[in-house]
Amino acid sequence: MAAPTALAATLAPPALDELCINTLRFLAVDMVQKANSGHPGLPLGSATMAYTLWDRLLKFNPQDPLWPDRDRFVLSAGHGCALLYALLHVTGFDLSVEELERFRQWGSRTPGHPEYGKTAGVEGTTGPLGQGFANAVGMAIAEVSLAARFNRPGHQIVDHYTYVLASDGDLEEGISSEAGSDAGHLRLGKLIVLYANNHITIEGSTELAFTEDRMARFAAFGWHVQHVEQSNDLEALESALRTAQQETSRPSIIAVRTHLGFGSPHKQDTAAAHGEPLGVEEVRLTKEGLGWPVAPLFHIPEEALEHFREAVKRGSTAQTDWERRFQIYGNEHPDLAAEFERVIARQLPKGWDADLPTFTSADGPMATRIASGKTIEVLASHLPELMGGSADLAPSTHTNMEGAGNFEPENWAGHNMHFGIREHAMGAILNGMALHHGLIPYGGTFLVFSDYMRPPMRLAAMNHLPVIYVFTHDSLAMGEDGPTHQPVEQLLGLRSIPGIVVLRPADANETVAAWRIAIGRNEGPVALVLTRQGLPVLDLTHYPAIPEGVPLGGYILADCDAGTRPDVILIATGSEVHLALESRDRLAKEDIQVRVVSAPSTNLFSAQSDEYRDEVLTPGVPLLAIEAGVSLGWRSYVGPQIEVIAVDTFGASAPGPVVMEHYGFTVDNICSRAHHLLLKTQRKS
Ligand SMILES: Cc1ncc(C[n+]2csc(CCOP(=O)(O)OP(=O)(O)O)c2C)c(N)n1
Repeated sequence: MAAPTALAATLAPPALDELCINTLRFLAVDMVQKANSGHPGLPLGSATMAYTLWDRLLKFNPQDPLWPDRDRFVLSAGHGCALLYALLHVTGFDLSVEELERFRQWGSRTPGHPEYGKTAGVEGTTGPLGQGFANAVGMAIAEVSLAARFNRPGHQIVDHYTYVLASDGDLEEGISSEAGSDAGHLRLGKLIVLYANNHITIEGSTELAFTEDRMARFAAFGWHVQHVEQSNDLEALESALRTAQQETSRPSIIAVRTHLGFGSPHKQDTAAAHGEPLGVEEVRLTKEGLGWPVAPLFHIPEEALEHFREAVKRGSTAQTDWERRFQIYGNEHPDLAAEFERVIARQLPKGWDADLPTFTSADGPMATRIASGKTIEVLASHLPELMGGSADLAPSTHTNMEGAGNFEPENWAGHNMHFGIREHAMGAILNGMALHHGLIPYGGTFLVFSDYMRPPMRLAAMNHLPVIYVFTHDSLAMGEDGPTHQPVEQLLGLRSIPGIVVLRPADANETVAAWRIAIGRNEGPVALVLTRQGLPVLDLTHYPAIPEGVPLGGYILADCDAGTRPDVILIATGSEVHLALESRDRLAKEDIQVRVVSAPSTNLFSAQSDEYRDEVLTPGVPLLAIEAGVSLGWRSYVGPQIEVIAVDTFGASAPGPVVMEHYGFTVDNICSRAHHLLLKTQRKS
């Protein structure tokens, strides 16, 4: 093990800098020690590079953490968040020392990993390794996209960097390769990654599992690569960062040879410094070794604080200068300035939904993916902030916006994104775009591949991010590609994510209503689940309840005779609604009173009042649910009086209608199950 004090001595930065760096180190160490939980190693090893960035380059205003043209800093290695909280406190963000003392405690603003929305200055929730890295790619995409839209000669209104602090784990996760490849391809020159290359992960040395030449990998992705061998060499760090800034045509990564647990005599450069407190005795030795007082805890020397707090003045000057420039820009380009303010505030323009299409039965049969594509076209003409694409399936997902141009290095003004076959990175990039503000991001793939992007979808929901997913080929009915491509458990899986709204519309008009919800929803992600196959259009003249019913998640689409109580209720989603309607017609001939409930979103329906849900699903009336997905979940609606026609196995390769028939999605089967249900409930009563 390297002798830490010797290393510190040979590279001792000037006294004040050293004082500041040690302040960060020991605030973090004390936080972890007091909480008796957390990760002291990364803060000890990476404090110098974080300090260099925050002290000498990062553009931010602690008193206005959301100033739109601030640089973004993403701590992708979220487990090292004690370092971030220390930085936020000392530089003057709204985070008191008491909050540092309450690290990882109930209700504190210093949770175990950075949580977006909880702590001023935290740009995104991180902790699941690799996500922050890919979020940053999304932020850098948003920056160049908004710059292309809003900057004018002499007016650099959008002009900031995105910085990332990443660890070995971030680079090991596949998502950083997906996102890194995309960023290199897109030539995102204002994305700068500091890589804490400390050779240690939880199980020990990176020699155990991570031996490739990482920087050669990034060079091959088209990145600009630098190395800094001495992690405490401020001048080398600053110089590398400035070189990275000047490299405008490639994203940059700087591999900094850091030492996990720097300064800890028995734990530096060992996995023991990673995920547990140093221990009281080791803390004492580390403090003594680096010339730090053992007591008091959470010690912040006055000179250090004074120096750190210069960030407040610096930030306010930078922001005031930007505001002055924005004012001049506004005088010359009032419409653009107003638009900029609107999109950053995530406000929708008046009349954004005025021209949304209404489809008639003459338009059918129409797949809901086609209806979605037509709706996107109209939305795009009213919402220039709409930006998205697909993971190489646009011809199938119908996510392209005609005339919007490709978003590519030669044309950052384009709004059609080509994520490549990188669903995981797509999900996280969409999150980064949403975190940045200024765009409405969407991404598409087949429903079955939503599994590849579930981690960022979970984070989108946790972060309340307005991200839209367009998932097509939504059931067995997609046919010949077989069970690998036929989603079965995905609907239930997505619905189970707290805070997400999953919408599976039954036809073209429900699809329009679903898009209206997706665009209007600011508080979390929406997944649109759409068919490959054509479906009849539910004409609004016969089904006027659609526009107001869809936002309620479930509604009476076709009722039994006025004044009568239904004998049975058929509740269905998506394409199965049409089978329910046909079954209703057939059962009516036998004098069986049937109500059909369309339930495009069980998430939204569950959120309605008990009264409303009782109105729709009259208590005591037997219920038959029909959905080409797993049955789990449906039984929670009513209990024993429910039967479910579902798929509790995998699908099969054959033409869609054949598969659906084999799995019981036929009018015959629905009618016979309805009879059975009626008999069963009559016997019981
Ligand atoms: C996706 C994911 N898998 C696993 C973990 C658990 N975990 C937390 S930190 C870590 C690895 C730590 O090594 P490194 O990334 O090099 O961080 P450092 O040792 O530098 O702190 C792991 C596996 C995680 N946070 N996210």
